[in-house]
Amino acid sequence: MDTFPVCSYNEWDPLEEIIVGTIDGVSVPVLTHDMKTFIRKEYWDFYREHGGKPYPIDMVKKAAQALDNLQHVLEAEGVTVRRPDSVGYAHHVFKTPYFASTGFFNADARDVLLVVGDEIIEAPMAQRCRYFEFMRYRSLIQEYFNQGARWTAAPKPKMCDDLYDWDYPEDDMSFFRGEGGVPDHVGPLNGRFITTESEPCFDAADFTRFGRDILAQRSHVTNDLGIQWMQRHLGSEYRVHTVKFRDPGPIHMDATWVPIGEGRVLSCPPRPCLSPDILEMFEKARREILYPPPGVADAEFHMSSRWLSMNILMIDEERVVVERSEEPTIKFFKELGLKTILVDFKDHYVFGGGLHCATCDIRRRGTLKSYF
Ligand code: DAV
Repeated sequence: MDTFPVCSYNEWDPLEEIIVGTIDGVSVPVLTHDMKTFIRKEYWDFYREHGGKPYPIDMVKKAAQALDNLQHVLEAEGVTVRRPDSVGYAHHVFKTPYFASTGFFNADARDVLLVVGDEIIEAPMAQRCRYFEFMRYRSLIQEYFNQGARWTAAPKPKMCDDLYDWDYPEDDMSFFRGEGGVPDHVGPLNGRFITTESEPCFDAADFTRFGRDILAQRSHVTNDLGIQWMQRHLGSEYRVHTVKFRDPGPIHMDATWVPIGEGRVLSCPPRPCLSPDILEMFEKARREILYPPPGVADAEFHMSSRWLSMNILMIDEERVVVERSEEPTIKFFKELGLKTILVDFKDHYVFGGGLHCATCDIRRRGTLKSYF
């Protein structure tokens, strides 16, 4: 075989093939203790009332249209787009020896799958309602496996009660997921998480790939053991660095620290990097740290901040896919000399994910390099 079916080392090499998520069958997650750190407080009543049931059909249809829009825009740029399966069982109760839950099954492929080189890694996840979300991708993954890809499922946590900090003050903290960033008086809680270290867990979107260097964020859904698992699994060819941001509610890195090419990274202004070693690493390599403007999309944000505006997708170092209504962000990219590819996508924001979240690179043309 000339090329590997799965091969991607960073976020900006020329994109050849990508998964765009599928939203059909998404179910309202139940507002459990841990999900309170994920769902913004102003929507808790909706989740109390609808938890375990399908979302209103209109919401799902509009998000499905947004995902189709993304597929068409990417195809017009010459990218092969694959879509995972629909599911019809997300609102069924599933039971393991340790817990029972209904599903969520949103479209955010980026949370579930991590591609490193020719390997596709299924993340173990940390939220019970997302335990079986990998199922959506199994027919695609199996196809890639049949074509020669390496396929790994990271150890599934038991997700028993020990994995969660039942004293975590989510009533105080979930508010700050709102607009991103954190006022000074909650500073001491920056670094406390809903997950414990009882067993490894991670979501794939807490890892950002820069060739041989991979940044990893300890978050509500990724613990230190999960990051250690990744480092030991990938071995000495890769350096996995833990990075910390000023954020009391971190969940996924892709609206916080987002590479837009070999030399440049976007940093979310209210969530600056607090790791001196990482800042030094970027400075020494003369990488530019840029601060984009806030998002302006007229959308509902149940599970994320407005900073989904910077949750963009690079087709290569010249072309960036941006949500059509994010005008300040579009202007910002144009001033950097990038070609902006616009897509109507804001109707997907309500399910927590932007353009990067709702996709997973399968193949980018490029080789394994050291950028630092
Ligand atoms: O709330 O800004 C969004 C990333 C979700 N996958 C945020 C993080």
